[in-house]
Amino acid sequence: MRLEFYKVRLPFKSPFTTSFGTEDERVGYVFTLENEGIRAFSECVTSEAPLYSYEDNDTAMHVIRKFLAPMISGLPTPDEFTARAQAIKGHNMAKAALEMLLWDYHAKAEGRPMHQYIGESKGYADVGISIGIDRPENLLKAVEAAVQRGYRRVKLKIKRGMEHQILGPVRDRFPDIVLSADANNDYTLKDLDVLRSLDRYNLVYIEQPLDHEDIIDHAKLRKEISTPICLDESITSPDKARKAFEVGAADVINIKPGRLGGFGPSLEVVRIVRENRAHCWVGGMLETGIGRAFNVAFASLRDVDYPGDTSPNDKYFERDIVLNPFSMEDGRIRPNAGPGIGVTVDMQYLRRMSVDYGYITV
Ligand code: OSB
Ligand code: MG
Repeated sequence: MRLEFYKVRLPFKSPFTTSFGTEDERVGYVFTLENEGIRAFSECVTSEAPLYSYEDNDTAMHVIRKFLAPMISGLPTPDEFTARAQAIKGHNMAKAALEMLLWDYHAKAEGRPMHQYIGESKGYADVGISIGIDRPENLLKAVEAAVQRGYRRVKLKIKRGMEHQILGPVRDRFPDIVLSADANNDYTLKDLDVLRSLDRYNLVYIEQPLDHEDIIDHAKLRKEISTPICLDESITSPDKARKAFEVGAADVINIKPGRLGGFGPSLEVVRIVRENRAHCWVGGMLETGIGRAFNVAFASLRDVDYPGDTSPNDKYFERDIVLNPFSMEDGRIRPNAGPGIGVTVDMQYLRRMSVDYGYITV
């Protein structure tokens, strides 16, 4: 069997800036395999540089080629694959790419849409928007447009030293919107005063203010501020989620199946969140229509209770590699009804936008 990969390069409509950098295109690997008339897809959420986490496109491809691809031989269930892959330390995004490919394969083999295959789905996902760092006047325009479009939560990326110029004008102009801020680990406990000063904005939560591997300092911070804390980067496994609640580091978890090693571990995190009467939502990694369809399916689960970063495809791309992009109505997106992730991939456009193609025999 052939595990095919495309390294796709898709320009963004406009650049996206976080505390760790600016991206103006999505560069990442899309995987596909065909067996007995079933074609499955997935996307690895790594990007070119290891700025969000230590993984990047090349490390993921290395680990997949050398260690993980042989483990999908015989098309095991996602859980069986995760058990096989357990000996490999870390590299969750690489693991997730294959784990989710197997979810898509098996859902399609059973003829079931992904959102019903993985659990109890509401049939729609509540949608929030993630707005990159920009000048205040541009942010006001972007938030205005988001509110008009019906987004159910607005998240602003912040950066140390720019937090008030970003949040202040938006909160003044939109006193009632559900607002959050994502620091992508730009602060330390030395910044306690400025972090405490954000309490005035009545944020629904602040996402990952401190170090990407930390939970201890987040627990200390959580005692010092009234804004709830949402962890993203720090939660790389169900065990980390359990420990985060045990030490009191979080009120909310941003679930990114890529960061956690796939849907199996993500479902486990949802259970842990519920046990702790906390909250969760599904984040995004600027995915193409393939990764986005996985996210939307997961975000529609009953126990995912906060709006996610699962914007419709056209927030990022003029033209996506899928022919059936999502549309949002009343701040909600319905997951695809077709089998598996239900996307129709525009293979011609995928090939045209790919800078590399190959296959691994498994
Ligand atoms: O921290 O949630 C994040 C994008 C790239 C890397 C990290 C993050 C993000 C986003 C955008 O916030 C989410 C999206 O719309 O895909
Ligand atoms: Mg984040």
